[in-house]
Amino acid sequence: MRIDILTILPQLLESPFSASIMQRAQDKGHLELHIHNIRDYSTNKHKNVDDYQYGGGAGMVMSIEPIAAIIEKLKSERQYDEIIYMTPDGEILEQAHCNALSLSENLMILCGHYKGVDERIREHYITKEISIGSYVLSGGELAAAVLVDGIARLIPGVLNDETSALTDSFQDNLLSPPVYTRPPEFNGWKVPEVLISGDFSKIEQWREEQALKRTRERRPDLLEE
Ligand code: 6GU
Repeated sequence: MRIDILTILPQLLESPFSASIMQRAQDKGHLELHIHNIRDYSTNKHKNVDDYQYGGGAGMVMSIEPIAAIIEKLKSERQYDEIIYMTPDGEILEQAHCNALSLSENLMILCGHYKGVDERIREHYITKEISIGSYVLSGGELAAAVLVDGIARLIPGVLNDETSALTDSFQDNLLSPPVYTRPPEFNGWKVPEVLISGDFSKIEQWREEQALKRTRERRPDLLEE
């Protein structure tokens, strides 16, 4: 999968993709990330990427020209499955979005800033608008990193058996059961007997019960869907 990210703050996107699973996905050729600095496409002498909003009011708006220039260039080179705009007024990101987007060949992601992007970009180029929750971040970059992480780990071959996405919380609308590792006792705190019993059907049953209990207690909304 190829993902092109359009940003005015490329530095913010370096570290999230340079470790662990995101790095491995790129090293193994499953994920090709291209980060584009919108400022490089500014045509005026001050390299501005924003301007005052029509009608007045506080806050700058991301200008149409440099963003349109990159989008047009990229679209002329390949077909994009989606052109996504990261914005607090988008659809709230869910596992289902990540699952669907992980089947893409090419994605483009525009990171919003200031008061947002000129509406004509949204009308004419953007095919999907995504938010990562009901709070405001200073820019769309961290949200884009969250989205790309959620997608990339689902690309076939990125995760191995041990990190398999099939047993993730949310894949079956259930939270994950508690997990334990050695030692079997620490400070007198014991690992549940059933997990060291060796009885795999009992263990499976215990995990299902715990997942259901945890979901009922913490996220009853998931059980209503
Ligand atoms: Cl995508 N962008 C910004 N600026 N804030 C957010 C967000 C996105 N999602 C939640 N808050």
